[in-house]
Order: sequence, then structure tokens, then C-alpha cells
Amino acid sequence: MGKIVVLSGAGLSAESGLGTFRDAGGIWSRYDLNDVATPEGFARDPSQVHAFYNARRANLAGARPNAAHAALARLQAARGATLVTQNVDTLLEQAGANDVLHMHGRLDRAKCAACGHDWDAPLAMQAEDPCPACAARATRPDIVWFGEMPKELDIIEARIAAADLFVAIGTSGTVYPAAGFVDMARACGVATLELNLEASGSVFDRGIYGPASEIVPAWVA
Ligand code: BV8
Repeated sequence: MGKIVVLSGAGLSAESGLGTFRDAGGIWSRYDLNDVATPEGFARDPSQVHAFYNARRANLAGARPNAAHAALARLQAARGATLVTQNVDTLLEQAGANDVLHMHGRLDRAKCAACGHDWDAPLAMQAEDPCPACAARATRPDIVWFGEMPKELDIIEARIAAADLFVAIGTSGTVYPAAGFVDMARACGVATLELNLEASGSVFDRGIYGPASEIVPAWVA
């Protein structure tokens, strides 16, 4: 198994209690993503967006990595795997992983909407918090919202093109450009594998299905 690139989604952290987005009862069934995960929603009502992410930051504070996070940290230590995640939680880091490519940002980081400065987020954040660099009262979560450019795309796409195996774990393959990574891998002749609770509908060479905390350690072993 030469160079491996792993893309993870909310299913990786589901068994740590962080919830997913599009499963029954998921986050998007309780919140309108246009209100809490778009720049327009933030401009309309920054307090509502901060309340949404403050609640998720509090949820994360009580969560622990599960066996799947630990297995991916081991895979990275043993094989130098590139860990890309759509998740904004830090459970992979808490399990010992390094250099995780958070393409949708991170809950533990804040950003100034005025000057772009970013810093470690407090547990509860509000828009009136002054930016440490320019003092503007334009604090926002350092999260990639719909319509915003994902982070680290160049390095992610270069790693996928040069990989021997692309693995997607716990993602519904709904959100682009992440959902298109498997097609890019296949176009580059890279083998593809899906690990999920059930088939997402995207086309992979192979699939292993079951709860991440069981199938990921078994696959990594
Ligand atoms: C952009 C914020 C411009 C963080 C999120 C084509 C190309 C480019 C863009 C688009 C395009 N078509 C449409 C677009 C626009 C849009 C988009 O994709 N819309 C969709 C809805 C159609 N994309 C964007 O706006 C992106 N930006 O386009 O910029 C651009 C881009 C490239 C080049 C030039 C210009 C921005 C996307 C990021 C938006 N931010 N969230 C946050 O609040 O968390 S997206 C949101 O969905 C989350 O970040 C989440 O990570 C992401 C994906 O969801 P999943 O992780 O897959 O979770 P989901 O609930 O859907 O599925 C869970 C899965 O787990 C299921 O498969 C389930 O079976 C499985 N599971 C459950 N339990 C378990 C399990 N598996 C294993 N074990 C278990 N126990």
C-alpha cells in the first residue's frame, strides 16, 4: 500500500458523539445551513452563527477520539498517510495525528473578517470580540462556509494525484469539491476505497461497510 490519502467526513466522528449532517436527525435537519454555514447568514445574524459554533465547540469539549481516529493516527505514523478531513473537530489531533489538512477549517480557530488574522478560538465566541491584530469587531469562526474556498486544495489535489490509494471514510459525498476527489483519483489511475456505514453512492473500486470504530482499525491493522 504505497502512498495513501485518506479523506474523512462526519461519519468518522459520529461514534464520538459529534453528530453527522445528513443522517436522520442530523445537524442540517435542525439548523438551516443558509443561516449558519454561509457568509450571507453570518452577515445577517452573526450572533446566531456564533451560537451554532459555540454549541458545537462545547460538544467537542466533551468528546473523545474513537478507535477510528486512533487507527488513522497509527496509519499516518507507520505509513506517512496524508489525512484530509472535512471535519472541523480536532479529534484526529487528540488521537495523535499531525498535519491534518482541515479543508473546511477548524472549530478551535477564530478569524477576523476584516483583516484575515487568525488565532486560537475561545470556547465561546461572539462577533463583538475585537481582533487581536486590527481591533475590528469582526470576529468569525475560521470555518469554510458554503460558497467559500476550501483550504489546502492545491496540496490535497497534488497528494491525491501522486497517491497509490485514495480512501474516503464516513462521508456522504454530497459536498464539493471534496465529493469530486474520488473522481480525480480514478482519473489519475489511483485505486479507491470507501469505508462507510453504508454505500454513499459515489463510485469506488472497493467498499468496506460498518461503523468506523470497527472497520477502520480492522482495515488499518
Ligand atoms: C466552494 C462548514 C468555491 C463547516 C461545510 C462543484 C464544485 C465546487 C463547488 C460546488 C459544486 N457544486 C456545488 C458547489 C457548492 C457547494 C456544494 O458542494 N454544495 C452541495 C450542498 C451541493 N460547495 C461549496 O460551497 C464549497 N466551496 O464551492 O467554493 C470553489 C471551490 C473549489 C474551487 C473553486 C471555487 C464549500 C464546502 C464547505 C462547506 N462547509 N460545513 C461545518 O460547519 O462543519 S460542509 C458540511 O458538509 C460539513 O463541513 C461536512 O464536513 C460536509 C460534508 O458532509 P459529510 O462529512 O459527508 O457528512 P454527512 O452527514 O453528509 O455524511 C455522513 C456520512 O457518514 C454518511 O455517509 C453516513 O453514512 C456516514 N456515517 C454515519 N455514521 C457513521 C458513518 N460512517 C461510519 N461510521 C459511522 N458510525
